[in-house]
Amino acid sequence: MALPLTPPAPTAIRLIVIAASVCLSASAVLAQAPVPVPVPVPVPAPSAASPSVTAQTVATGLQHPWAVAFLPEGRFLVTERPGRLRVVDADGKLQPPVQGLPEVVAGGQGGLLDVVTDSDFARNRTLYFCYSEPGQGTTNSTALASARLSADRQRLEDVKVLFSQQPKVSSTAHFGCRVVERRVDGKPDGTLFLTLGDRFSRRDDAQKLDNHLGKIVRVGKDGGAPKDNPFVGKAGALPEIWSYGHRNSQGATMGPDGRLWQHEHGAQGGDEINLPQPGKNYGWPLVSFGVNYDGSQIGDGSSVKPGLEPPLHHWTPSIAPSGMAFLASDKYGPAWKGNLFVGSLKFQYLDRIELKDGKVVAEHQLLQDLGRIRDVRQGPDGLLYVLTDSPMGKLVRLQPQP
Ligand SMILES: [Ca+2]
Repeated sequence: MALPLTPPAPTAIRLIVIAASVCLSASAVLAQAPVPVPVPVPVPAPSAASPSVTAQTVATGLQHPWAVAFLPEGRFLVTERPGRLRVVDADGKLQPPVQGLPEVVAGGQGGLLDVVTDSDFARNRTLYFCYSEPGQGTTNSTALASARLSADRQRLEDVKVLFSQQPKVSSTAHFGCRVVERRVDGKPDGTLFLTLGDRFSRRDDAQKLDNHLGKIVRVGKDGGAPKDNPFVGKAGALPEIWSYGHRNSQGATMGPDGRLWQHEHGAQGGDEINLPQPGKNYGWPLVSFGVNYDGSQIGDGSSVKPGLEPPLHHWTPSIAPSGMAFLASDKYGPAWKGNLFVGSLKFQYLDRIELKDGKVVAEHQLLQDLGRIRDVRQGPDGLLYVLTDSPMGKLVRLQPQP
C-alpha cells in the first residue's frame, strides 16, 4: 500500500494558548473508580507520600506530536508525526515548522518520530532525529539523522543521515525509533542508541543478524559503527547491532544505573521492559508472555528459554507503552524521585513505576483523563512533561503543588 508523502507543510500556524491549567490532582484521579486496567504486580502503599500534581497545558494544536526535547530559555522542540518539527516558545506559542527536514514518509505509524538534543547543544546547536525514510517504490525504513538548528531556530543546517535501517520494507508499522545519547560513567561517549522495529511483517528477521529489523543499534554521532560494538568483525552480522530479538520499541532512556533501558510492544500481551546488553538476544519471536492477535501461541508457547534474555518486567494484557523517562529531580519529593515513567497509549495513563533493587515493585496510574500518552520526559527544570497523541495533541507539564 502506498504511503502518502508528507507535503512540505506551509500550513497555517496555530498560535496557541496556555495554561488555563486543567487542574487535576493525581491523588484525586487515583481515587476515582478506574476503568479495569490490569496491573500484573501488587501495588503496596507508596513508601512516602505522593505529591499533589496539576496537569498544566503548555501548548495545544500539535498534530500527533511524537517527541519533545528541550531548548535553552525554556523553549521546546516537538515533532509532529505527519512530518513537522516545531519550536514551541516557553509561553506555549507554536512557531512555524522548522525548514530543512529530509523527505519523510508519513502514514500508519510512520512519520517524523523522535528528537533529542545533543548534551552539548548550548554550544553546538546539534540535534538528532529519527523518521520513516522513503525507499524504492512503496518501501521505507527508519533512519537517524543529525542536524544543527539555525541560530534563529527556523531551519536545519548541515543535515546528515547517520544511519538507515536495512532492508527497506513495504510496511506502515513497527518503526521503533527512539534515540538515546549513550553515557558512560555519566559522560556522553559520542554514540547514540536507536531502537528499530520488526516492521510487523518481518518478525523472523529479528533473530537474524544480517539485517536491522527488530534490533537496537548503536552508531557514532558522525555515523558508522563504533569499533567496540558486539558484532563488529563477525561474519554475517551487521556492525551497528547492539542487541536483537526486539519487536517494536517506542521508549528508551539511559537509567540512573548507567545502563540502557527500553520497553517494547508485545503482540496481545507481553509488552516488556528490558535492559539491553551488548550482543544479547531478547527473544522475539521465539518467546513472549503474550500471544498472537488471533490468540495463537508465539513460537512453541514458551515465555522464557535458556539463551534468551527474559524481560525485567512485562505487561499482560498490553498497555501499549510509549515514551520512557526516569525522574532524577527532587521536584516531586522523595516518593517519585528515581521512579520510571512510561506512557500508555492503550489505557491512556502515565504509569509511575517504583523500582527497588532494580525490580518493579509497584505501578501507579496517573493522568487518566488526558488521552493517549505518547511521550514523557524530564525537562531541564526538573519537571515532567508529556505529549498526548491526537490530531490536537498537547504538551503538558506536571506541576507539583506546594
Ligand atoms: Ca523479549
